[in-house]
Amino acid sequence: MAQNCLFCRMVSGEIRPDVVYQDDEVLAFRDINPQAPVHVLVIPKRHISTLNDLEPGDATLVGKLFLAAQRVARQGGVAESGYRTVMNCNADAGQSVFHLHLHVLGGRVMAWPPG
Ligand code: IU
Repeated sequence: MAQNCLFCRMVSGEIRPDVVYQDDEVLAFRDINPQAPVHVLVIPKRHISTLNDLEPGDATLVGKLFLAAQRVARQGGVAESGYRTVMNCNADAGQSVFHLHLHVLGGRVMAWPPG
């Protein structure tokens, strides 16, 4: 657990997000400021700050994040209509919480390119 990390405080249970899935390594919860009818954040329970901090040994964990995203999309009823996964890394991408997270967005038609 990293000090002063909002998402670590969610993992520990100190803050209680609207959880839609969890297992030993992954937590998925509804984004507090949804940008689509389905907007879930999938995070590793272990603190990793950014995509740049992933190491080769994290490859299985990254796969589990995507499998959780797939599950969340199915649960949300958007797997077949379509959904988008996004991981913002650092300032230019708009990362605002520095605990790795995969956005799962669905339930509306997405524009491309993203803004
Ligand atoms: P970003 O990729 O770092 O910009 O995404 C952070 C997300 O965390 C963003 O969509 C916020 O709405 C979301 N979030 C949240 O779900 N709960 C919170 O308490 C806070 C941010 I602060």
